[in-house]
Amino acid sequence: MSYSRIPSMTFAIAAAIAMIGCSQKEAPKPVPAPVPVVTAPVAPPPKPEVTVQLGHVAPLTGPQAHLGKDNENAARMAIDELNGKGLEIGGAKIKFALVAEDDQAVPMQGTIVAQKLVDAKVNGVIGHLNSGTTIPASKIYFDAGIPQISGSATNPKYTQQGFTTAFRVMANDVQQGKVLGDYAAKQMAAKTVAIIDDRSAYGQGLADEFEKSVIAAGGKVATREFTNDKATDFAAILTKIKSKKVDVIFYGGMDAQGGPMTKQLKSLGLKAKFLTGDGGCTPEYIKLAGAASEGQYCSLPGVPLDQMPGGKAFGDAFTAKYGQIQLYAPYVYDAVMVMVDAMKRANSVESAKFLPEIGKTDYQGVTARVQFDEKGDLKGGAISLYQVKDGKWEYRETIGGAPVEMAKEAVKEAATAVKDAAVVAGEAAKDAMKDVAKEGAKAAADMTKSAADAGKSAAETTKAAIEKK
Ligand code: ABU
Repeated sequence: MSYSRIPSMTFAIAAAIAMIGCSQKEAPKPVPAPVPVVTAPVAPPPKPEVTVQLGHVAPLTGPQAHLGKDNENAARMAIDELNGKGLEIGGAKIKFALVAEDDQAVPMQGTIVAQKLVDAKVNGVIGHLNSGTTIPASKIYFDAGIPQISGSATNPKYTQQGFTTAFRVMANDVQQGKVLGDYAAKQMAAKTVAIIDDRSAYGQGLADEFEKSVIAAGGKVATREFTNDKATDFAAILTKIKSKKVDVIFYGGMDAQGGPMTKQLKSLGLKAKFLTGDGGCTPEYIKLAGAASEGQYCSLPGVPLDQMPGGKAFGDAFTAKYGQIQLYAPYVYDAVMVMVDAMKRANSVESAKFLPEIGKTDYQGVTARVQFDEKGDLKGGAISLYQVKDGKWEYRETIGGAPVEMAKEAVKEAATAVKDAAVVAGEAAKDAMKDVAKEGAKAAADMTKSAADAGKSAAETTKAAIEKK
């Protein structure tokens, strides 16, 4: 053995051991337990947000701007409330936006802004305020398939054109004119009247209805005069009327003319009472007429605010936000709510889809329970009468309308119930008599039988006694 080889052998053995060591499997290291993966629940995709544009049109400039702003404020209040609720319709979050336009109460301007709203692709229109603008604009909305609800336009023609898009939430001037003519002839005991109108669709239409009604109620029309809705001086007309010595002057027009007209008729020494429709039934009329307004009369479709189903809450909220209500604010608020109610029922904000639902409306609004007839007019519209007392319009009475109709219905139902009850009572009485007779007969039979039994027993006793003897 060569010593020279020892180191190399040692090396070889060490290398072999090392190789053996390398070829041996290492003991498996403990596998750490899998860390559970906590996955966050998958959030549903956010609902799309859809902006629904509602057009609103009224005069925001000119003599009726105070009324137009009143209407617009009411529409804005309704929209703010709806946006506060975060409505979802058709799977989308709905945001309402008001697109407000000024038609200046001028018919031509009414058609211009109507086309502007159609071009802006509004989903629906609230308005216009005036019949004179509402009627020509309604053709434009109808052609575009856009639903329209007015809270103040009262000329009957608006809903008589066959436009399925036209609705109003206020009684019309056929109803109002009839009540006014009747009231003048009966309650105001007018034998002769003078009629003035402003030649607007509203003023002229209401004056026509008043004329028919006052004549039907036995009154005479001494003269019929005209002005316009921008006029401020009525001296010539009133001087002519003074010579006719009429009992009542009826004015078909708005407060901006009615107020100064009343002031001027007093200063000219006319004794006639002044009577006007809804267009003059405002605090602004009293402001413009001053002391001459005392004792004068007006009518207004609907019932007074404090008798409306939601009148108090609406009045408080509106006055806190915008100040005194001028006239149509609660009706315009209802008009917005009725349109949105139809969208909810249709589950769509598309005009074509929710339009059919408007006609089926049965909505408890601020002003009344809103239902439409086949033309789009409010069913059961009431007319109320007012008189100025101590510088304020004071309520006199309501003619027609749902409360009156309901009261009539209740009387009818009560009468039927009494009749039915009488029939039932009669039948019951007959039955009772029959029972009494039956009982009587039975008792008589029983008594007869008892008597017979008693007789039989007496006979038997007698017989036994005889036999004993
Ligand atoms: N309802 C009187 C004012 C609005 C209109 O012109 O009909």
